[in-house]
Amino acid sequence: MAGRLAEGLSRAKGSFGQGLRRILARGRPVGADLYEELTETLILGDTGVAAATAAVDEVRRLAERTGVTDAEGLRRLLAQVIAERLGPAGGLDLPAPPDGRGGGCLGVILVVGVNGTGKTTTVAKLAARLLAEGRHPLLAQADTFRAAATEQTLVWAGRLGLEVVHHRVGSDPAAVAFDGVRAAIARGNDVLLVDTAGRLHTKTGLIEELKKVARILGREVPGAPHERLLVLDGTAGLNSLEQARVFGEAVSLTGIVITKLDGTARGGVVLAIREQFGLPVKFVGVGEGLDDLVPFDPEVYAGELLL
Ligand SMILES: Nc1nc2c(ncn2[C@@H]2O[C@H](COP(=O)(O)OP(=O)(O)OP(=O)(O)O)[C@@H](O)[C@H]2O)c(=O)[nH]1
Ligand SMILES: [Mg+2]
Repeated sequence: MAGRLAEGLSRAKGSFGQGLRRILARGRPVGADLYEELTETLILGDTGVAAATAAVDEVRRLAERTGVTDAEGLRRLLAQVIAERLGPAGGLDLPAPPDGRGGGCLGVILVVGVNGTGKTTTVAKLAARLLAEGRHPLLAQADTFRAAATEQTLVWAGRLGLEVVHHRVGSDPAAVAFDGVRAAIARGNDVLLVDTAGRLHTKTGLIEELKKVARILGREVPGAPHERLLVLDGTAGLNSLEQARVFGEAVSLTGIVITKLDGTARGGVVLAIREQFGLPVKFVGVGEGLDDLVPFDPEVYAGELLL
């Protein structure tokens, strides 16, 4: 698990991490110049200005308090500060599955995000992970804008041996969600994964549709959707993250999935996203395959970059 995250970060480790490790190399004098260089390198690595400044301030405070005066010591402090700022390790937070005696309940995961970020792939990867954990997932394709969305999901489902609830193009996504819940309960599935369309942010009417999907799920299953995950493309610029905010406002997110971390040399985006959204990064995508989704571990991440 930690190994997959480390592998996925290899590009970022090579350029972003190398930059940080060079600044914090043994023997370098610690002073204002070093702190400034560190801040700049973090910003160049896509951490965003706010996260970079806050992290370096925190490192400086800790160094002064604990009497650390060497660059190597600062490197360990920075790893610690980054891991802390990223919060607890990721993973899904789902209710216990139905136990057949009235206990437990269907777990529902709603996946949202801007067009092309990797939602459909992430749904398939999450389903693969849940299958491996012994759960019985059902997929619902609530992206009714494009026939290709359903085809794509059917291909993944075929590979996983899973069923898909889907409707015709142009039908109401909330109706797919409703049918998904009914089908999951009738067929004895214990998790329902609901995929959605990516073009919602351009029209408020469509945001209303997304809210309706969440509302219907909540009406049919207590506490659902239990996970409301926003999928963000780790290679997209920081400005493009802003458009994703609309989704958060629509469905009150529980966490973030950052995809394509394997494709960026600027691994700092994880920190920027944590800072901008104030939500835990639950998983990261590190490739296009079914097992290329790993629960995010802040300590492994910080260690890979710095230690
Ligand atoms: N390298 C890499 N590619 C990824 C990752 N996740 C998704 N992709 C690729 O990104 C592309 C878009 O993925 P989709 O899952 O179709 O994205 P989507 O958000 O469902 O797209 P729309 O439904 O059009 O909004 C595909 O080519 C995926 O293979 C990842 O973690 N790493
Ligand atoms: Mg899709």
